[in-house]
Amino acid sequence: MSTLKIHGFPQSTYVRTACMAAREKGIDYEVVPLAFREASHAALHPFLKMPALENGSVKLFETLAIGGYIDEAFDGPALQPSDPVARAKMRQWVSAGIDYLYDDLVGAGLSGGNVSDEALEKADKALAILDAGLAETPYLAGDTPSLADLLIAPMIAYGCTQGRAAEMVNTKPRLAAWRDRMFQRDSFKATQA
Ligand SMILES: N[C@@H](CCC(=O)N[C@@H](CS)C(=O)NCC(=O)O)C(=O)O
Repeated sequence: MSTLKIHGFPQSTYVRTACMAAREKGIDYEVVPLAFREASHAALHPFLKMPALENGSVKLFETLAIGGYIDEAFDGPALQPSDPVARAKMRQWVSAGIDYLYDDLVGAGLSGGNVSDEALEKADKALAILDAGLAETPYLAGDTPSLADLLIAPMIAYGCTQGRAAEMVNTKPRLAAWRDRMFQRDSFKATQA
């Protein structure tokens, strides 16, 4: 079988999620840099984002689709809960991650020098929501990491490891413990850009 190709830049939190999913499953993959916004990029991802995946004749874009494919097409530990409620929770956090948390934690440029109080306040609220989401289980959708954790851990790593944003994580005990668990995973350590 061909080596899985994950197209994008390793600095992207979404590309990192796809790579972490492959690592969690124990699949060989390579990250192939994109010719950003050129025709070859559009051929892989018509919306000109990343990641895109190629595995032989299989071509996919969007992180949830890519993560789901990696999980379901290969052996290895399940990255999606089988219980319907837990699976719905996973999708809830993936959706919230893409639609809200990415803007608040990654797009806001929290690690830059000039972060507004408004951006910090928004990030703090987002982090509090995550902290509350970890009240009952050690991971966002249960007792083991799922695609939701693999999606959100890179966002925390990107935006919340320095300065005020890091302090805001440290003051939320469940989130801080989850961050420490996620940051210890081989899949996380091996995908540091
Ligand atoms: N909904 C997409 C979002 C992907 C996304 O926004 N990726 C960012 C990199 S982290 C990107 O491609 N940014 C380039 C751009 O917006 O022009 C997914 O889930 O894969």
